Amino acid sequence: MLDSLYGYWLPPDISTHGYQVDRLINVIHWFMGAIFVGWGIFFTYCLIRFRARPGHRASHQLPKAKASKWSEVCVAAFEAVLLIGFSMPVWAQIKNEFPTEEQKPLHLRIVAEQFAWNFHYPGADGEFGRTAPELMAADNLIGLDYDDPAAADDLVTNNDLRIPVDRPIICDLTSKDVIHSFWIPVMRIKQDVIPGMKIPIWFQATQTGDYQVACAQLCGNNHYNMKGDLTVYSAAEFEAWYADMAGGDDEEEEEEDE
Ligand SMILES: [Cu+2]
Repeated sequence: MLDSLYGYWLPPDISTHGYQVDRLINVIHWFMGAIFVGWGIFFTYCLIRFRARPGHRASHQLPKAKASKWSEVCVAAFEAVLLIGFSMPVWAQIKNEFPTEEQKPLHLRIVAEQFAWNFHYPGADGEFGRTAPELMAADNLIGLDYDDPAAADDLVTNNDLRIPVDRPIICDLTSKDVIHSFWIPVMRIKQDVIPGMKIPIWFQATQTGDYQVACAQLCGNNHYNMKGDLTVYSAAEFEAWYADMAGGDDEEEEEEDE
């Protein structure tokens, strides 16, 4: 099913902001195609018109043609429109205009490592438990402090991101080792993940279904294999899964306390 999703052109877009990214990509491709054809015709014309012929000498002086000057002005002006009119608004929306708490966003922490994505959900209390590098272990990949009361209902998944549809998701991205890049192609979101930094991103899904999370930064030998499942649930499905998972690991915690 995933194969058919990621076809020959852009993958499907299931995000609220993605149409703006796609529009920009499409406009740029049509524009570059037009320039390619235009320059190609001009180049071919020059090859024939100015070919070496007996009795003709090459002039190395730059011509002062109005047409070429204006075509370059037009190209520069159009590029300015692309940048100011199309790129900057969507960039601002994704980078600066975060959803407010009234929109009931779901907050997540995402911890990248070679070669996996860890997702930290705060649980019913909405508060993330403390994490510390010295607590990291094979069975505690993000170093969650289970003695912290806020950690009691926290949920941590590995390469398994599940989110509700039609609700903003705000993620704080960080990395345990090297630079990774958090990428959800169908969500039109991609952000470098830097060790020692906390970088927030947000997105909102418009459709339920199964998709993929990838790493877009060459981060080591198994970079190609650094991928996770993305499941977009309906609001009710998500609540059921979340309550089930976040409330269901009490026994495990007791074991760890011993
Ligand atoms: Cu990576």
